[in-house]
Amino acid sequence: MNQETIVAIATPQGKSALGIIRLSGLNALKTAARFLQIDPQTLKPRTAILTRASLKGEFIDEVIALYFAQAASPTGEDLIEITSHGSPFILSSLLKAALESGARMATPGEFTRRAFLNGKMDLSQAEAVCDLIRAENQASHRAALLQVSGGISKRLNQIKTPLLEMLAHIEACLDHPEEELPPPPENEFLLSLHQTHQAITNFASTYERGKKILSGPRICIAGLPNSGKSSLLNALLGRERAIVSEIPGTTRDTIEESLPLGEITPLLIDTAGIREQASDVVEQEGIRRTQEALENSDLTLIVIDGSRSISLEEEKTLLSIANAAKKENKPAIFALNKSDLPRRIADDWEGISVSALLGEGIENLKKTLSERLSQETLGHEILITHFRHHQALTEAAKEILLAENSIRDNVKKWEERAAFHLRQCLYFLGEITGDNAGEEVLNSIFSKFCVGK
Ligand SMILES: Nc1nc2c(ncn2[C@@H]2O[C@H](COP(=O)(O)OP(=O)(O)O)[C@@H](O)[C@H]2O)c(=O)[nH]1
Ligand SMILES: [Mg+2]
Repeated sequence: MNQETIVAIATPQGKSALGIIRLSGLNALKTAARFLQIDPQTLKPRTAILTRASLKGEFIDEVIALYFAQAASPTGEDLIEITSHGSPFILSSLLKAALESGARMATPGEFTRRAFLNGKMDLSQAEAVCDLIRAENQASHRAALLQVSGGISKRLNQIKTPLLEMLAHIEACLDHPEEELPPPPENEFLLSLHQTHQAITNFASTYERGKKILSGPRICIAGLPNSGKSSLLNALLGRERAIVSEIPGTTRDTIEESLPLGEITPLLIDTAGIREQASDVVEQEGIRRTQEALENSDLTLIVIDGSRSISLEEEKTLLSIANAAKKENKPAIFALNKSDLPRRIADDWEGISVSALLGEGIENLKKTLSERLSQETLGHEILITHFRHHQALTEAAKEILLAENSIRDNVKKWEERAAFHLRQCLYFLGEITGDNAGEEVLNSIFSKFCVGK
């Protein structure tokens, strides 16, 4: 157990009804007893008690102290949570009292880091705690919950089991050549390796969806200039975010805003629009950025001005946007804007009828967007959401192929080579759960946490 007692304010800055500071460490109780009227000898775990906090005789606040004993505490060491009135002055006074009583300031994520180091959770669970705090919608909340409860290591254990069996078999043969054990069954191994490779790559491929859940899917609003893209962005957001004007080519930069849609929170991206003849270099750059935004989006919302007819040239531009999305298997949704004006566009143009000006059809459009995106992202299976995990799985899969090759090529002493690659594979899988995580890896992970978690 770490000798140092750490302390941090666990609630956000600013005035609130309640505020919490937490202390964790071998001497957390003794430290707290220096500024609270509690008796470490008789304090019962998991029982809230009302007490008084003071610093050098100066009364700070009446507080509730909650003690978690080492064995069953979230950090795996003595932990005490002190709830006071949520005044920034009271909280900083309590913090000061704790520091003067022998605690030191916790670094970001240090409580969770200690939970990991004390075996309370594996590294993937610790990372998921951070995601859980950040989750802004049901999809990211669910993805984080599945990981917090150990979903990743469960899945990895299933993958590891046949690898460990193979390794044990090979190692027994290598270690005791004199015992004439039956030789490793090559075909059985090949089959098992093949299945494991499948399982690892399948798991890794969930990252495509996982990262969208974490960062929110991207909706690119595209179309011809003046069709009402910026107006539609504003109408969807319910506020005037982008500049709207009757002058074509007004939007030059791309504008990005989150749009909460129930279970998901996609990012809406307003673009310059695409036309063949850009008026100047700035608009040209805007069009280039539009292309980029289109490529990086998960759904394209194509806005068309339904109150005027579309030239052949323009039709080509619009269809090329839709085809680009289709080619990458991304949904493209047409919105026929300016429904408040008489329709002049040819009858064969279909889409969701909206008027960005009057706000008509906006709820319907939101519903369609949310349905199309939710189909893509929601589910109950455990997903990979971190690049770090994806990378480790990719490396692990490579090792499986190398192990397979050494058997298939029938090289001399293939057992030794295969065993080496199996061990490497297990090493990479272990990186995800932090079995062999060094200081550097831990620092980079926990530095992203907030202080007090
Ligand atoms: N009548 C009507 N005018 C609209 C509507 N949406 C946008 N406009 C007008 O169309 C022009 C271009 O709008 P804007 O949003 O800047 O288009 P963008 O270039 O595609 O971003 C502006 O004069 C808007 O007021 C609509 O639903 N109905
Ligand atoms: Mg615009």
